[in-house]
Amino acid sequence: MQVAVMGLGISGRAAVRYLLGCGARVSVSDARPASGMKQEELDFLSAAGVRLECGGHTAAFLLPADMIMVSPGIPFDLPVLQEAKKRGIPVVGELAVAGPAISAPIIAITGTNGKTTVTSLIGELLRQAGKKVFVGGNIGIPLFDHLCAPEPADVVVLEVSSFQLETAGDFRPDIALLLNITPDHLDRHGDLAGYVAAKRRIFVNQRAGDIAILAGDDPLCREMAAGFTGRKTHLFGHQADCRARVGRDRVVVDLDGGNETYELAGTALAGTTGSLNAAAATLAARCAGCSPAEIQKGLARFVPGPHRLARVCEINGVAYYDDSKATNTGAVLSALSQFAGKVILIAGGRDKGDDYGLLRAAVGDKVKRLVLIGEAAGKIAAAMQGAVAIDYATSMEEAVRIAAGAAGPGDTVLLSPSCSSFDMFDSYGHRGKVFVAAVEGVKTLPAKKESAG
Ligand code: UMA
Repeated sequence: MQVAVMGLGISGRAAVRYLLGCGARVSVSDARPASGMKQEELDFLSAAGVRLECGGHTAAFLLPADMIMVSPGIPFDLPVLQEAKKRGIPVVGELAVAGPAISAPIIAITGTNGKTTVTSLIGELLRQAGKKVFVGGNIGIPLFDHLCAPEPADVVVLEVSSFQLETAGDFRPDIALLLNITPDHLDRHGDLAGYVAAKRRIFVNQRAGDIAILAGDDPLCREMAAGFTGRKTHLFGHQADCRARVGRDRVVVDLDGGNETYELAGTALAGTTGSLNAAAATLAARCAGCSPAEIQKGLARFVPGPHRLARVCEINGVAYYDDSKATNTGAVLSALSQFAGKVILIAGGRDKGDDYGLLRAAVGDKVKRLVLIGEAAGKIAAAMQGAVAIDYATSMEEAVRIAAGAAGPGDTVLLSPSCSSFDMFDSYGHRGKVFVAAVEGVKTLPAKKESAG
């Protein structure tokens, strides 16, 4: 079989390795010009005898293939892909190819926010129960790596994005979680309905005996759950009909008539967002056979990843928080809701089509000053006009300096960008690190004098 792989990033490289191992003839098409390809990439392809097209995706190169494998970042509606579909050439993604080849049970997690945390947490809970777990997907480890591993895992836990779900084909998770839906990636999906339709695909191939877990507090998730038949559907959230009910720093699970209480006080999952994540993960782990005692131990030990509302330090009574992972309005609203005092908010980056007006009320209420960076600064400013004092910065260092100058004791300086990072940084992780370094720089600035009167 001749397979054309589009995109030679993390997913594309894993696809090439897997497909070659299956005996396929593989070619690669990448939008980067030849000068943008790394030498090790070129060496890898030429050693494997893989033909490469650089600088774009042409019909002449792609359409002779029997199948086209697209990387998640490649828009599904490219004209060449439309033409391929018209000609009956399957256009698929990693989930469609790898999913059916996996014999271990699959737990898949999607949602606008919290996916990475819940994916890691479920992995942790299963490991606590002695299971050999593969944790991967959008979290950064391609699913093909599981298939190429020398020893198979007992359970596969996958973070899946709306991009990956668009090309998921027959992918069927035994347990599928939808954590929440707020507008995101609208530049790719066209509108909220398109985004919701992509997220819904996590459930479409499920059958009797499979389990769907959705957010009971989220109207879009509830509406989706109401339409489900033929599979077990569990809700988590604050309402009485939820199988995992969130209380003050605790989760009560009622799967078969008995209440199990999981305490979160003193753990990294305390607080509203953490409790909801714990509720979703606990339901999934219980459905996957973990015992309450194993789950409680795993919840207590869990350490969330960096750049998720992480406290950096306090300088002159001002707390600094790195929430670089907040790349949409829903995540920023969640972050702002965690602070009682005034916030100096650093936001902006590459626009993904979000309606920043959704932030207006919370920003008006909580934010003392808004410092904008990146390509989306103008669009965010237009949505916030009159709600808050706005400054502009051309670098993270300048943004942090302005924010530190505007903050007083008791205030919080929060990086919660509501945008992707790719206009100024390599990734949200890189953006977070630059923020933390800039905050370190504030320590060397002279302390502000108290203003008279
Ligand atoms: N490329 C093309 N044509 C295009 C666009 C890109 O050839 O039109 C090429 C680029 O030149 C590059 C490659 O495609 O060589 C990049 O492919 P990609 O953007 O799909 O990225 P990967 O490196 O394969 O990483 C992907 C996910 N990236 C995206 O969804 C954009 C990673 O999620 C994921 O961790 C990885 O697969 C493993 O599964 C990142 C992400 O930002 C973290 N995800 C979004 C999010 O979380 O919001 C959905």
